[in-house]
Amino acid sequence: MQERLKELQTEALEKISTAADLKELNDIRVSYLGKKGPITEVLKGMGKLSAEERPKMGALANEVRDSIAAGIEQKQKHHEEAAVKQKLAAEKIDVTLPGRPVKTGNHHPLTRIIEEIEDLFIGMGYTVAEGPEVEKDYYNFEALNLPKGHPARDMQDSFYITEEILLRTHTSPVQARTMEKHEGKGPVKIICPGKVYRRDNDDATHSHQFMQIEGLVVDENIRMTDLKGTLEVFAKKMFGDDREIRLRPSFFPFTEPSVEMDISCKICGGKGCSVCKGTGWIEILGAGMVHPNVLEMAGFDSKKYTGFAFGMGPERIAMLKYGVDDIRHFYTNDVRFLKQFSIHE
Ligand code: 2NM
Repeated sequence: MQERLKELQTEALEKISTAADLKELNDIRVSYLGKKGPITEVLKGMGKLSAEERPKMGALANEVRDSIAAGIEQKQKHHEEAAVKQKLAAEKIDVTLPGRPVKTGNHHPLTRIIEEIEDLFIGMGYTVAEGPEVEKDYYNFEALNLPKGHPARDMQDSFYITEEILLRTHTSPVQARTMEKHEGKGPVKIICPGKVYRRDNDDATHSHQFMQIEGLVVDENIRMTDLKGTLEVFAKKMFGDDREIRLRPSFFPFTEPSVEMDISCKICGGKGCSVCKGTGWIEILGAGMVHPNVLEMAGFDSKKYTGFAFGMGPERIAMLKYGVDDIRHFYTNDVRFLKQFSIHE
């Protein structure tokens, strides 16, 4: 009996030492230490032993059982530790690997131009004002010195919704509304960006929907020289310090006097090329001193207050700045076009 127990012990410990995994160990535990196992079987024969032998054999049986259990536990620990090590090795991260580049989008070229212009004027103390694209005839025309029947408000050129409501043809109505809100008290110093609409056939330089940015300053003692200085700062910051500006007389119903501003052509240096059409100058914007009628209609005393205003097309600015030859590129949203304005990659 003693030999049988020793034999079982040796056999079990050998199996334990070669057990490949936790499942195999468990099988060994069940088969050797279980109720139906060989040790239990051996112990059943204890009845036949003498009273002297019985406790010795019992002690040996316990010892064998304990050593097998201890062997299993040790091996189990070994397997568990190996499993953890393997898992850690498999999940190892090489923190020195270079990261994968993140694909980011970029702002639309017009958004960039508009924000650049906004920032420039915000830096000069202006605030950004916005208003409705569906506008009253009153704010779009009447309040801007364009009474009904005025030749410059040709019905054919505007998208009318009703007799009194239309899609705004410029952002000036935002300025008329803002002046009205000031209830005759200055200063007003705003920049108004936004979408505008005109009944035009789309081509390389025309779009039925486009962007506009207009500026307006109303206060006491605002003079033409304030306008000229402001526009010069704008032109140089936008197109480069080496640019010259010039003002030519022009006409707008809402300003008197009115001017158009040109910047010197950088491409030919003033000699004349296809961009400046041989003149050495490129037209950038329209401007003028706010017409007294416009100030009065908005509730300002035109004897006390004067103002200047200017307006420009971000598409035209972007086309000149980036060398884009067709306004429709801004609205067809071909990603091959848009990607060229990415500041990334
Ligand atoms: C332009 C040219 C000249 C203009 C005038 C006004 C207002 F509301 F004050 F009367 N806003 N914008 C203006 C003046 C716009 O765009 C070419």
